[in-house]
Amino acid sequence: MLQTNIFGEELQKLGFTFYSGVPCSLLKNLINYSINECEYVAAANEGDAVAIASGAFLGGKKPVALMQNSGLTNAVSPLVSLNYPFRIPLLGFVSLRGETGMPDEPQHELMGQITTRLLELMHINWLYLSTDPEEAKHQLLYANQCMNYNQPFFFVVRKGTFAEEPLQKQEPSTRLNLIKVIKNKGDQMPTRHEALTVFHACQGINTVLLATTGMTGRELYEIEDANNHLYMVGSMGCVSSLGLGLALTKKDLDIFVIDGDGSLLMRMGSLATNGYYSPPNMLHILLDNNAHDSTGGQSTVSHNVNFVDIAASCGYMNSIYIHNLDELESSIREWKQTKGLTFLYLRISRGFSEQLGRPKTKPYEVKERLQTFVRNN
Ligand SMILES: Cc1ncc(C[n+]2csc(CCOP(=O)(O)OP(=O)(O)O)c2C)c(N)n1
Repeated sequence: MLQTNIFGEELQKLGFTFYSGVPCSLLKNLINYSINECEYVAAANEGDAVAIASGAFLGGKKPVALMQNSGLTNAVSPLVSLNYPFRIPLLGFVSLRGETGMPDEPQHELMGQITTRLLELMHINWLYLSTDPEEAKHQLLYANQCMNYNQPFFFVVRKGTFAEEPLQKQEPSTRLNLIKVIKNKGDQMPTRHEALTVFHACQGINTVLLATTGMTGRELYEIEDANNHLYMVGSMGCVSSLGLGLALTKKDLDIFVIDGDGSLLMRMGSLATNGYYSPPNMLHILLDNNAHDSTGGQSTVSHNVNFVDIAASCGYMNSIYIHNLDELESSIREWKQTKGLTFLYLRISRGFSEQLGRPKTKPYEVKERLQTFVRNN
């Protein structure tokens, strides 16, 4: 069995101090250690945890993601379409519920059989974490080397690997919404391109622009392909979690997260996590066209959703209904003076240019130049 605090210190010595995850009883003691001794972000689901950890990587951290193997399924989308194409490494610990030959509950049976094969299918290096302290230390060094090659590495953790580590008292963070502006006039309904042009014009020298999957990233790329931009391309719904990880680790940067209604609906639990950790340097903008515009304009189900209320009740400091481009510009300029986790909601019209191209810069090149931008700012 591994003494959890000693193993945790080994991790710290290698620079692993930022954790995000969703608990599992088999990983309880390592999670408790990370909450007690390191920075731990409690994600709403394991895919968000991977995206938060990836954002922390962009912010210069060596991140750790913790999850039950049942939650590895939730993390497949970012692992294959964020970490892989962008070459973003992270150290994962995934528990092995349903290990073959061990009594466990029926819902873990199949997942227990396919956990390591699933990792292999995703081209992720992995090892069973040894319960021998010396061997585990060597395994950590090997995992660390893989990370240096920008590859994720996962430890598969069997029952009884970690010794008891009591959870210290956690101080809950209660965030109050201070400003909520609701709809009070007609909507201008600009195009997405027009809205993006405003964000682009309002960015400062310390701004990072993160654009969600689909046309949002492609249109931003068309407006300008710049070092401080990231076009999400895959991992739909993960953009604000990526922003959270970056905002928490690079507090002197302004992180503009540009989201779509389809994307946000896909992972709406992220709003609660964002509100709880409330990075004051994050501005989250939702462009709502009531559609999956990028895939043919099919309706989403956002028509009845009051995103302004939801963000406010999740603890965003400001949650503001924007009716037109002038308000959008003035709200962004005001935010740059006052800061605080802010949600801006703008209804936009559907549609995009037929000639719209796709980013020619490869995702890992986008990541590398963003890392340089982040380091230099
Ligand atoms: C997990 C996942 N499911 C589906 C898709 C396909 N897809 C790409 S963009 C998109 C629509 C995104 O809708 P929204 O966020 O509202 O942005 P819009 O296209 O309206 O700008 C979909 C469904 C995907 N990339 N990933």
